[in-house]
Formats: sequence, C-alpha cells, structure tokens
Amino acid sequence: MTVLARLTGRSTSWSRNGKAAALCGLGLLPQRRGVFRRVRMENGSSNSGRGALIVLEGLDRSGKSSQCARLLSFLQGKGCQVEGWRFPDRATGVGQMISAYLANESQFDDRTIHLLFSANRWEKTLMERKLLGGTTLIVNRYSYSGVAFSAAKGLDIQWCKAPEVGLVAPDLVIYLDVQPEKAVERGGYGGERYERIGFQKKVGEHYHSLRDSTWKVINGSLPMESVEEQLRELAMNCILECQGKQLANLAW
Ligand code: NYM
Ligand code: MG
Repeated sequence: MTVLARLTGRSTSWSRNGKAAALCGLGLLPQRRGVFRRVRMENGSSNSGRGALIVLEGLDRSGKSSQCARLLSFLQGKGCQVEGWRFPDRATGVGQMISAYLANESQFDDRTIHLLFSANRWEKTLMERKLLGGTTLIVNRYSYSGVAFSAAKGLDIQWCKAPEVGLVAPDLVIYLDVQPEKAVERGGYGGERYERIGFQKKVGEHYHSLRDSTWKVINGSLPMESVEEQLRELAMNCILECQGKQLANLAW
C-alpha cells in the first residue's frame, strides 16, 4: 500500500475504484499535489503507515464541533480513513457520570470529577489500535481540556497533568482561539457547568500555559471558511508528516 493510498483510505478502496487518487489530488493547491506525488514515490513500497491523532481544543463555543465536522467530511470526501471522536465520550458508564455532573444533576469533588474525565480517556483503549491500523482521528477535546478546566478551579496543574501521562500523544493540537466575550455572543452557553465567562477566562489562561511545539493556534474569530481552510492545510500536512513516525505517549 502506498503512503498516498493510506492517506486516502485502505488500499482495497484505492485499487477497487481508483477514485482515491483523484479525490485526494482534486481541490488541493498545486504545491500540495506535488507533495503527495513526492511522498508516494519515495515511499511507494512502504507498508508502515498509521493514522494521525489530531486534537481540536478551545473554550466552550469556540467553534470546535462545527469545525471538527467540516474537517471530517472534507477528509472523508478525499477518501481518507478517518473518524471523529470527542471527549468527554458521554456514551460510556463513566461518560454518563460526567454528563450528569455537567448538567448539575450530580455532585463530585473537584479531584474526583477530574479523575473521571481522565478515566474517560483511558477507557478508550481502541484509540491506539485505530491509529496503528491507519485511521486518522479528529478529536474534539483531549487531555488539555482536562487540565485547563480543572486547573481553572484552582487545582494544582502538576496534579492535574499526572493522570494524563502515558495516554497516546497527539500529533497535532489545534487551538481555536476565541475571546470569551466573543464566544458568549455566539448564541450563548447551553447552561452546563463551566459555561460562565469569568470561568472561561481562567480556562483560557491555563490553555495558554499548556501550549507546546505540537500546538497550532488559529484565530477562531475569523470567518468559518477561513478557519476551515487553515484546518484542512494543517491536518493534511500532519497526516503526511506522521507517516513513518512512531506513536508517542503524553509525557508532561
Ligand atoms: N471538560 C472536558 C473538562 O472539564 N475536562 C475534560 O477532560 C474534558 C474533555 O467538559 N465545558 C469540560 C469542557 C466542557 C465540558 O465538553 C463538556 P463539550 O465539548 O462542551 O461537550
Ligand atoms: Mg460545551
């Protein structure tokens, strides 16, 4: 299977309909098509591709859900093997406890709920297998949400990071940067815990302190199409660049 084939989906679908190459090449900038060709030639006989772990982070109402959906359908349209995930995953037993807490239907000590959010990531053992099997995951929130939201309550940041150590490390974290005042204007908050402007400001400060070399910041106040375009470019680059790179673990 070629790298290009993996980028566009499984080799079976690639050879079955021959559509993936056209899909992946279409709509891309000329220089990007060049990159695809080069990668394909250099790695034509390799069989070691894996999917990319791409995480979107940001305050509530920063546009993550819409942009994740748009990016997902763009990549699917290109024939990529890709899935959209989100945390918290409210479908699991732990996720239902989190969901009730966020809806103010139950109470937990701050440390307990922090550990439940983390457990909700640890229980998704399928993540590593998906990535190794060649599926790219577009993930709405990850460990950075865990740390930023809990630290904003006053918990020690090192304590907050500890249970995240060892989870699969993202290849790329994209932060949608929107001022809390702007986020509120976007139809207001949904009434869940944490959806208060003062608290969101603190969360934003903690997010800022978490930025490292895997982060790219996009101005989330730009028109949706502009944000979408930047996301596509970053995601495509990441999917290509992580070919052949080992999966790493979060090591805060
Ligand atoms: N949240 C999310 C946390 O406090 N810790 C975490 O680890 C994660 C993943 O849950 N306000 C908070 C951030 C959000 C809330 O997320 C629910 P969403 O994306 O609004 O469903
Ligand atoms: Mg929310």
